[in-house]
Amino acid sequence: MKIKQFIPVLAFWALGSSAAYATTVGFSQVGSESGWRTSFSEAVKAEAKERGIDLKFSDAQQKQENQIKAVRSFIAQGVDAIIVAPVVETGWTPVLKEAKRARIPVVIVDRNIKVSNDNLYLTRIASDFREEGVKIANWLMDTTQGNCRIAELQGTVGATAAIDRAAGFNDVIANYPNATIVRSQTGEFTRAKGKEVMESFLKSQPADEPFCAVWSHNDEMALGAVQAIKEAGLKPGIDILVVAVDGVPDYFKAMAEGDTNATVELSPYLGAPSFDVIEKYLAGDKNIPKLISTTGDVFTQATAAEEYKKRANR
Ligand code: GZL
Repeated sequence: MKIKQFIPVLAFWALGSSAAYATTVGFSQVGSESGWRTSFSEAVKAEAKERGIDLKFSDAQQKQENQIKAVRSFIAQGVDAIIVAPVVETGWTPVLKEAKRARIPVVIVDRNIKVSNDNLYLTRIASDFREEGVKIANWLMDTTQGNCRIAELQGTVGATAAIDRAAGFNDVIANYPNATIVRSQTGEFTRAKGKEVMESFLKSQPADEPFCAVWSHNDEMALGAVQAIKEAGLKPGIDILVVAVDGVPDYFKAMAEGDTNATVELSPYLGAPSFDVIEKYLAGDKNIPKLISTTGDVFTQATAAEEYKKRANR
């Protein structure tokens, strides 16, 4: 090929490759343990594609060591920014110091982290989990006039969503002497484990002290509890009220069918605010708050059918 012919090819290659991806972002995701988590991942991928961002996605299968490995890999690749959705709160300082040394900004999304210095991350984008616990507890106390023997399905041990939702819920029921959590165990935010734990609760609870409600830290475990309640010959949503957090389509469907009673919506659309803050930072604007929080509403059977239709086709 003569040099004259070569120049346009070189120019095309240079333009083509640089125009394809202006920004590269590494995203360390917890896993795919729940419908909400899957929606969150899909929303981030769709948003990155929409913006022409080269997204390096890693699913940690709920293991922090996999998240740390992924962050180290992103650093080695020299990405422009890193998003971490942390599985648990502790153990992040060393790898965030490595990102800091590499001058790569880190955005924490969803659950929180406990670090020695909050300059190790740019900002956190998350829902107010404690408020979610308060809202769902208020709904349950209003519905039962504060008389309720509760079974609790906790989320992942050490996860902010589990810690803070429980704190908010417990603060509300502390005002009702006849509202008590009589059984509590982690269902690890999964449907299968939620069913298994609810089965054990139902087997061990004295027949003359029936549960009034099951309080689940996410919809996924609650849907597992619904299966266990049915297999025990009881009517979920009637014999035992079912309340949770997330607002996933399957849960709205169960509410429309009368099997569950209420949930607090947690938006999975966390990609847009994450990329907004990254683009802002990379453009040189350092005026970024340490917390960008979202909130969700309580949804009940009254609007479940129409809300399900809206979400099922998203
Ligand atoms: C809460 C999030 C939780 C969801 C669960 O923001 O961390 O993790 O409520 C998911 O569905 O497993």
